[in-house]
Amino acid sequence: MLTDKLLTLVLVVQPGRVLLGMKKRGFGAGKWNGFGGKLLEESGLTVDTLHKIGNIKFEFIGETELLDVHIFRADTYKGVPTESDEMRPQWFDTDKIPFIQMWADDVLWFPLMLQKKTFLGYFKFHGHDVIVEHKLEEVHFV
Ligand code: 8OG
Repeated sequence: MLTDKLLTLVLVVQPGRVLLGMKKRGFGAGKWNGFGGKLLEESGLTVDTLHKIGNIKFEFIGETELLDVHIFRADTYKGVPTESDEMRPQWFDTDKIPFIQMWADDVLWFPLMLQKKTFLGYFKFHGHDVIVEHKLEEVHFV
């Protein structure tokens, strides 16, 4: 049986650039990613408005937890991106996003996010690198 684990992910997106953090430890270590709610705070930033842009469910073969990730976009922020024990923030031009060092699904939905679209997805992973099945659709309500 699969149990749902709710997680949040926040992407700070400005015209032509996106803020990512290098995850230094724990789940997804070694990958660039947006920030979990707690990690956003730890990175020295606060955001005013969060736009809900997506929901993706992740299944990992052989594991019983289904990650239910709610994805938000922030267009403005306050503070200075600051490295923490968990994350090293860095801005990337939107045409130089380091997908090779990111979760394999991100290359599929980042373009939707950058076009301010909203989406629902499901990805089944073998290990942490290989997608064996997926669905991704643009929707108008998430
Ligand atoms: O609290 P912790 O940092 O361990 O939570 C994991 C974070 O990673 C959380 O913000 C959700 C996010 N996340 C996944 N899977 C994927 C994925 O495939 N792509 C991206 N971009 N983020 C993911 O759990």
